[in-house]
Amino acid sequence: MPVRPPAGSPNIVIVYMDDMGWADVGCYGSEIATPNIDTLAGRGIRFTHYTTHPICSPARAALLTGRNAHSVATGWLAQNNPGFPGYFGDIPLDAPTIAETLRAAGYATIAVGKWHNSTNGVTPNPTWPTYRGFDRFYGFLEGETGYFFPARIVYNNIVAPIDDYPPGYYATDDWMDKAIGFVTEIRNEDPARPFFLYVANNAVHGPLQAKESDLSKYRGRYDGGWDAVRAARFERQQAMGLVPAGTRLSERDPAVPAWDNVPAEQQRLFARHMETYAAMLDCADQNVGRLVALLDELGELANTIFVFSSDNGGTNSAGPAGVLHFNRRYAGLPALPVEVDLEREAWIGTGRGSALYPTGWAQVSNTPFPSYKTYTGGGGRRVSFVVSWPDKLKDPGGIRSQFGHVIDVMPTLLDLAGVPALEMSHGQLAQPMQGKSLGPMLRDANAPAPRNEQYYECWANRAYYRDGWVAVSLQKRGEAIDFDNWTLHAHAEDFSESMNLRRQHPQKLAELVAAFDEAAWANLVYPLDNRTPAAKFLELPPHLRPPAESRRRFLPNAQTVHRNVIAPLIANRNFKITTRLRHGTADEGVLFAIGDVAGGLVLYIEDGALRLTYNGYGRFRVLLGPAVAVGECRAVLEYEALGRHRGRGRLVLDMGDSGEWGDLSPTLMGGFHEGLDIGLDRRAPVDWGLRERHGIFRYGGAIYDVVIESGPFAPDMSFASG
Ligand SMILES: [Ca+2]
Repeated sequence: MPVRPPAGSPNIVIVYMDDMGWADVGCYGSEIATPNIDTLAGRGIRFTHYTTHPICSPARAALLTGRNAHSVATGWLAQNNPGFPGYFGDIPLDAPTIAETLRAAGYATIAVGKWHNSTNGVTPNPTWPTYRGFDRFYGFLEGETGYFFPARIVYNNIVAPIDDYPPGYYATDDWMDKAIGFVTEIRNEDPARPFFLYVANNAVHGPLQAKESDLSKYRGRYDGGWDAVRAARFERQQAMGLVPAGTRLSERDPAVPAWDNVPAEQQRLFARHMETYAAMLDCADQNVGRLVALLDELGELANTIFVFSSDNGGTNSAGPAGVLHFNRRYAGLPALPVEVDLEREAWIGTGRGSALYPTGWAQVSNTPFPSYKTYTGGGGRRVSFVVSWPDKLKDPGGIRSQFGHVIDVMPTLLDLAGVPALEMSHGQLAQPMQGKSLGPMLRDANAPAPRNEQYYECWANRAYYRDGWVAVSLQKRGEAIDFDNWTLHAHAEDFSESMNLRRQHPQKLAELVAAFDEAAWANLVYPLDNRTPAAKFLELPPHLRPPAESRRRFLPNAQTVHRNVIAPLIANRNFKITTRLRHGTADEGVLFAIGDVAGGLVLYIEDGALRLTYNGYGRFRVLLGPAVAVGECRAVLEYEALGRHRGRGRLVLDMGDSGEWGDLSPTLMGGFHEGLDIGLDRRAPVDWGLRERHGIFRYGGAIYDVVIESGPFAPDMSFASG
């Protein structure tokens, strides 16, 4: 007989947001309409001092294991392994996940949305959700993807065979459609089995893209600018009693211009970004409403423990002007001039852009705190946290100001549900959880926090919290780490962590710094890695670097080849891509496509001629090739990486008839979402115009294979000489 939990065991739901700041939902002071989340808070409890590891994969690893992220090898993004034990990227098998624990107790387990806890998203392996405790999974394994055209949806253990999405498709709705379907399926099979549902939204992470029906609600709503919106949020937070009397609003970030000093046309552009962000969150709230309606319909809302939170605070990574083509950053490229974004203003919020909002709005997201995602200041660490369980937690609308952290979530949920932690995990002795249950505080508003200290580290930024004091050290990217620039804050008089008491309390600071060091050694935090964004996202440890030369052959009639297979073959190096085909008189279509709207290239035959569209992360170039004769032929793209991100290419037919060399800069470095398609351009298009003319543009002739021959790296590539 399979294990069954005791009758009356509660369902458990976690709705997790991505890159959403403390102040972004209505019940934390926002003007964004989130009535369903607010209702959850109204029948539940809100935390004002809940903290997180301020970036995606680590926060999720901590949430799923009840352990500090570094101690489960996830101190950094799962797919950017810098080569150190605390940063490898896969949760070790001896750290049981909450899904494994609940499944062992007889729960049905479901995850939808963003995973971002596997180093290998290419082939099924023991780091994928269904191997880590989830019976059912529908979502994507990487860190981000588009909302209108997700790059690679995995359904349980296989890549979902999706060539194109129907009109009106939107990922946040799709995740909840599948969650609702899975829950319904479980109930239809078994009316009594409790379930654990992890809705891991990628909203409101970039690219900022929203449905017109949601966007229209917010048109013009942010024309007043970030200073006014931030002040209004702070006022509401005070009126709600969320921030104590006397709290100071942190100073405006010096990187953020006063709204009144922003030129009018840029004001309009910047407001569009925030309209999109608000619409995305509004949509996520509507989907919370749909889930609540299902639980209500099943009669199970009162006995469901419902958690709503975010992995980290709002992000400043787009800089003060925001960006329309964010993925340039993953390629180590500077943003395009704001003039380009102004010309393409209509792309903002659509599937054509890879937009991210300006720092001024990130500061609004994180009101009243300074700092952002990836930093260990208040704005990165502190996020909203709402728990509701109407049957058992009888403090509707309650507020808790005690300390809590993401590693406490799993022990809290196990405690509330009465499920014991696992002693064994995948045949090994299980590592114990490091978090402690917040259950006593949930049941009794005056109960003390179960833990009163916590270390934080992200991208060499550090912090240590102990008994109402927090020490924070923030770094400048790519510079030598400053080990002595700590600031010290006392929560009793400074909720927003905006007053530095370092001079007044040097002993306290020394105590916290020493405590950080001890915790860092105990949790595999060292060495600290403060390299630049380009290095963090692009440099690979030696054992993962692509070979100096290679030849890979790919066949058609299969799913898209993962970008992690393709990108190393073409990233900042010479390459030659040969397509062998048999062409008929009227045949046209895509021979192959790599990448998508964020960046990539597509080779196609249109009007009898060979053409290439090259999307250099928002810089578009077209190469014209020779006319294609009927019969068997080879179509070749030759590419040379010239250094400093520059490159050139030409199209050749059967190694004879060739087009002119043309500038194909910048070199593609990865950072796009889609891999290689043969014979069509699936889902997000490389060339928007081509999509409008021809859809996914399936080639009418026959393609035998596509061969990528990779040659020398650009002369300035860090490992160019071998
Ligand atoms: Ca995130």
